[in-house]
Amino acid sequence: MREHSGIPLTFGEEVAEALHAGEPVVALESNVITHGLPYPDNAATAAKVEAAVRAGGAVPATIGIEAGRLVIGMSGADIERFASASGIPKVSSRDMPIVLAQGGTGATTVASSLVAATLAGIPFFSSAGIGGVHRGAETTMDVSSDLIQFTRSKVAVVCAGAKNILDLNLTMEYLETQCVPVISYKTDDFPAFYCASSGIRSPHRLDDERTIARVVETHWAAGNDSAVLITTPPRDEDAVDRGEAEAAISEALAAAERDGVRGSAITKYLMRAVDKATGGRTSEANMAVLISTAEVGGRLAAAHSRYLREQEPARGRTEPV
Ligand code: PSU
Ligand code: MN
Repeated sequence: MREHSGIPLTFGEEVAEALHAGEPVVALESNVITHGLPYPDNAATAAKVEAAVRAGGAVPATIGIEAGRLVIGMSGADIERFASASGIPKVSSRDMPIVLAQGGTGATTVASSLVAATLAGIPFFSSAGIGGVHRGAETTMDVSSDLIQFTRSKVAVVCAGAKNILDLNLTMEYLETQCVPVISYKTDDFPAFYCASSGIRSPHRLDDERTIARVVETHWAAGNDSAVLITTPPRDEDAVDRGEAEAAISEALAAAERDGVRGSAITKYLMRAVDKATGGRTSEANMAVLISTAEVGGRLAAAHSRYLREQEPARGRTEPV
């Protein structure tokens, strides 16, 4: 246990040891467990995601809020409890102070997980589809806090692009405006969650893990206390055809409009509706891409930690990073 700027953090033992030794750690969100997938698929997937981070060469740290403390590295039992309980609230950055100050419990989104990762000193985070600018945001102003948090948290975010229920062109524009570097790893396009491509070309493609580590450190050395977005597409065998997904998304959007769903409930509503329309295919693909992205996240975090070790003797010299 450790207090940090008045925010109580509880570290899992393995995560604490890894951080102390400078070994690679990948932070993971818990909202995808409580709100992204149904039980018991969510619990099984969370375990596979953690195993994938390990296979990549890093230690997983699933993040949540429990009795007013930020948990950095939930145990298997914690995850099972979050997965099976109903009523654990979705806690994004703006909700955090209220939940923490009142000793509450909650599942962290991408945004609030980045806040926790920064406090804990974890430079890498992985999820599948980040939040972004929603379709129709011109009138609803629904822009996920995930994007705003990227401008405030010094974390490398490994993901399969943004969720395809969003307006991905506007999401990319926002990231550009906010000076958030976007890299696609071993692919030319910005992926669309469980679809291999959004149809949008990524501003930068990099195939080398060490170069990515160097980019991340260079971004921070330049004085940016913000995220770097590293995208990796779903594996071919897991990907859903973009046309098929789009048809289901259009239907889901119309249903959400009819049901008057908006605000923080819309993401879960749309994902469930799309899944129903595709006969469960998209939730299968969602699980698969969470796992494959986590493996890449583990690999990139490991490459980053190796890179930092290499730089160690050079510290204090005036060479570029
Ligand atoms: N993945 C899912 N379902 C989700 C999310 C991810 O399969 O609900 C979550 C993530 O936690 C992400 C959040 O941070 O949706 C974004 O929600 P909003 O658009 O309300 O900011
Ligand atoms: Mn929103």
